[in-house]
Amino acid sequence: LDKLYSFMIRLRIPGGVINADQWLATHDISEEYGTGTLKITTRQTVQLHGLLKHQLRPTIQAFNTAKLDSIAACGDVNRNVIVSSHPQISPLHQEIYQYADKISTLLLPKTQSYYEVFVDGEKIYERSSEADPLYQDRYLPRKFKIAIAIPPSNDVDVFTNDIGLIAIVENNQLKGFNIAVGGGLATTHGNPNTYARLGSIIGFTDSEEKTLKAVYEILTIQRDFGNRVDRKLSRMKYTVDKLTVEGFKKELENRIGFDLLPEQPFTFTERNDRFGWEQNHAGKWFYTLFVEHGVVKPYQKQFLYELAQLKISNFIFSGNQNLILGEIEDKDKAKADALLHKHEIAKNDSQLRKSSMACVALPTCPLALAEAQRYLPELVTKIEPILEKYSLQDDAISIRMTGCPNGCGRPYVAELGFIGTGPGQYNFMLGGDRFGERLNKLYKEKQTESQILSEVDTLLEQYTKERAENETFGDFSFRKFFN
Ligand code: SRM
Ligand code: SF4
Repeated sequence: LDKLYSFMIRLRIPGGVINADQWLATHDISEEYGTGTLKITTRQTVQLHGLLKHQLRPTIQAFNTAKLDSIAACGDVNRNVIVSSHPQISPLHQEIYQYADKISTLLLPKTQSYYEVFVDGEKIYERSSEADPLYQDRYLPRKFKIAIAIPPSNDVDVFTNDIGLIAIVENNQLKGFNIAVGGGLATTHGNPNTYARLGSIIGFTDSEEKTLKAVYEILTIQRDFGNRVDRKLSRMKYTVDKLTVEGFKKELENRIGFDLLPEQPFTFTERNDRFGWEQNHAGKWFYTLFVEHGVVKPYQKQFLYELAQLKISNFIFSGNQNLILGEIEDKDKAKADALLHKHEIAKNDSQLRKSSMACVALPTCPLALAEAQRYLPELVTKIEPILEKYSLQDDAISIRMTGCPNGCGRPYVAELGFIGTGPGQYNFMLGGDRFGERLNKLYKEKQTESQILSEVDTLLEQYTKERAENETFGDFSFRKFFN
């Protein structure tokens, strides 16, 4: 490469937790290299944009010094493992969170090229020659994603992952995990063979050993049966449908050598983050900060830097692109509060805004057909008065937008979904439920802003007049238009 190519770097942070020193390092690195913007992603990690070629090695080396890496954050391997991000909700969070780390480590490629190319600069012969029984010489046919949900929260959108693990907790004990396979969202405009799919639950595992074995062998099935001819049809969702869910389960049971147990009951009653202060069972404090579409604004960045300097909290990225300042001792809460006030962090954002998500899209994403994170805030501002007109301002309707049908902001599981088709135009998706358990459907094609606003007005009026008791907007629109 001899041109001034610019790169993006994304970290691998299983479960999305870093400590104050790592935050400081990330802050400093973002100031020294790239554009200075920190972008929290929909998979509990952070990206830096605009790195020039000569900045790549020092950036990765600086992250390495802070014990952070970007291995397998991209590529045809298992990606960042995500887990429900609110430790204050469950006393078992720590135990379940460990699985993200264990699974991530288990499924890491064995190659040491990352260190050879970016860190040490020298070939590490012994380590490089280590065989890789999982990825062998061919890796997976496509990227692979795993999420762990801790009911009642589905903040990770567990069913949109290749593997979704749902923690089953009884009497304050982790009993095991329901396993869902074959979730994935991307479609391609004009290619009817592509589709979004929610994971199908195939059973339950009741020990760590069995869970890890099942997860590992699911990847080997995808490695061996996944489509390697057409990349548009190579995610595991297509493999599951090719084998059928039952066939997939049988193949898995053959490989793991035991039968999966029957699915255990669970209920999701929330997906949004819990903003503001909350305390956990052990008396520690957690403050969830709303970061619109994960783009950390300069005043937020300064606040976070000063907070990290106090070393009184850790930093937890949520799958909704927000940030939780966690594990704060009671004695330190006042210090965090003082900084929150000093930087005027708490804002009066609407429920709609706090339930919104958008992908990066323009200007950095090469696949974008339309705006997303730069435009959704503006669209929300225009929808807010319509909500007020119908007294719906306290309704946390989920609204998500992406610049193309790849679905990075998970718009296929929103109540109001907008998927870019061209400059200023979006497919309007409707009928998803509030907690990520039902896909939405195409309602109107290629809508401009004025068409969107007019449709939203009509829909919200109908919702106000015709909804059943306690019916969410997503359930209402599904019943009205698609049932
Ligand atoms: Fe994504 C590709 C950004 C989550 C489905 N995604 C991209 C690329 C790398 C564009 C590219 O290939 O050149 C985007 C970089 C844009 C930029 O300028 O930074 C990009 N994806 C993102 C992020 C940053 C969106 C965000 O605003 O948060 C998310 C990073 C997650 C992470 O930390 O790893 C992100 N991407 C997702 C999700 C949501 C999820 O995983 O929960 C999806 C849909 C779920 C799924 O995978 O089915 C998603 N991204 C895709 C796809 C379609 C994959 C497919 O099945 O065909 C692509 C295109 C591809 O892989 O060829 C893609
Ligand atoms: Fe880019 Fe499309 Fe992903 Fe948005 S959804 S970041 S436009 S690939």
